Amino acid sequence: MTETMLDVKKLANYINGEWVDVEGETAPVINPATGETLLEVPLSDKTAVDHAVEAAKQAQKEWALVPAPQRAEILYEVGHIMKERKEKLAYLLTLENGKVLEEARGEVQEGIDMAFYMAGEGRRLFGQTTPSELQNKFAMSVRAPIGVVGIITPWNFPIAIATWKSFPAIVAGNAVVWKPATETPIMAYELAKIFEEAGLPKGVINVVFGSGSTVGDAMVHHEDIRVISFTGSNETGRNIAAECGRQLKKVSLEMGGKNAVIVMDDADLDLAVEGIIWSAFGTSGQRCTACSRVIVHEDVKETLEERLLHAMEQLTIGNGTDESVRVGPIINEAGINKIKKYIDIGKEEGAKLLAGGYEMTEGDYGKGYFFAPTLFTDATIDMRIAQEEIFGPVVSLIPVKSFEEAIEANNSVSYGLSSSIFTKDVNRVFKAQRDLDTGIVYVNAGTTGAEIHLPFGGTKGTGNGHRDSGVQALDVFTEWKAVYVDYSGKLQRAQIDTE
Ligand code: UN1
Repeated sequence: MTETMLDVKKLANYINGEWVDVEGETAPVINPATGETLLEVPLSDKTAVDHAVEAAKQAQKEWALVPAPQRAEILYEVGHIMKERKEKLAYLLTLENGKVLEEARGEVQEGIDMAFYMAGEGRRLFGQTTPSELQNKFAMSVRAPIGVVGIITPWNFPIAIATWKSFPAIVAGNAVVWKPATETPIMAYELAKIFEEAGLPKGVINVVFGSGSTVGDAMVHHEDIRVISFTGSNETGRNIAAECGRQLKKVSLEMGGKNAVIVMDDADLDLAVEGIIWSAFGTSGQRCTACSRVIVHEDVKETLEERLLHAMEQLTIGNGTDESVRVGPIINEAGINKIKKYIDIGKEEGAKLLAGGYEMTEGDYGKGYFFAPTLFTDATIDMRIAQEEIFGPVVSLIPVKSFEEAIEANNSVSYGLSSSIFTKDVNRVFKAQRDLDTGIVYVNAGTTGAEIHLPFGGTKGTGNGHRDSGVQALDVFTEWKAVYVDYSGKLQRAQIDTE
């Protein structure tokens, strides 16, 4: 397969079922493994958002009246097309994002799983019946669609995260305005085409390409967008939350993590090494769930360091389209610069650099954005490299003396997305799942690999209490409506006529 799979040189917005050319500024979409420009993405202005919202608003009125099982039929079709097209989607994903093919296939699979799972919700969308306090009166709570929802998705999981948000929104009867990341718009283009082919009525999903500061900002400020679901940086998320708070607009945020693997003295160390390597260096550490801290019991620290170093030497780094490569590039130069900054900070703070710590620039590496897998040791919980999200292949080992200290170290950060513990002690397992202050907890596995039918999100600075994916995602995109049906034929006053 080749880059000829790209059938356009410049992308167009998808508004009201039409591909709308955008005049004016564009940005190049760059293959981070080679530095080559794949195509141009338009940088739309506020007017495009206004058009998209208008189209969504009209479409939603009809869409909400389509029975949910019929809405779901379209998602089944979306899932089938994605499945047929899995290889092509994965390849294009590797081109624009850099993640290795195996992981790109996994990400597309995550979207396929979400399609079938949420399509199933079309026949559930369960509400609740509740006894009324009055005779001959029926009480129930039902899920109602909210209207037009705005979704803003990141470049690191450009298709999976888009499905986590758009599929529940659509099955619940909303219409969507979607701003994908400008670094990875090809997945949005491909997914919009799939929606079109699957027969989604025009205007139910609208894609507007452009920057966060223009398109994203216009979405957040638009009074007819009633929900914003955002995955991205902490700073942007907090700004969005502030504006949505001002407008009383519902907002769901997922803003990263500082995830740790805890390795206890009784752990299966070979398994722990595999788990750490996969969750720290897979996707070159550019996952919200990536492991960037290893909290290790001092009795096994040296052995773990040796085995990790040995495993890191085996990692093949390069262009993700090469099936033998395990670690792909960093998304862009800004990503590289951020990682470099943290390497300097780590050294200044007194952590010991055991491996990596540099940008790879020799030969073909120089054409793209590659960073050597990096291991610091003897870090302490107060260091910035142990507190702040780096979003790269950098892990810091933090030695501890006990289980209690390990839990405390895990919880010492402002984030709370994912955590993991390697131990064979069943009592520690249950204590850990209770005490680890994160939205996702793994036992004897790394920090990545969430499955779509469970809630995805975190505590503290990771978000604002909502969850992506899982049945819980429906809570973001629906209102609970309490419905009372009185069939007594007379006026019955609650709280008064109950005596
Ligand atoms: C992300 O990095 O924002 O659990 C999403 C995982 C993947 C999703 C990651 N299923 O690592």
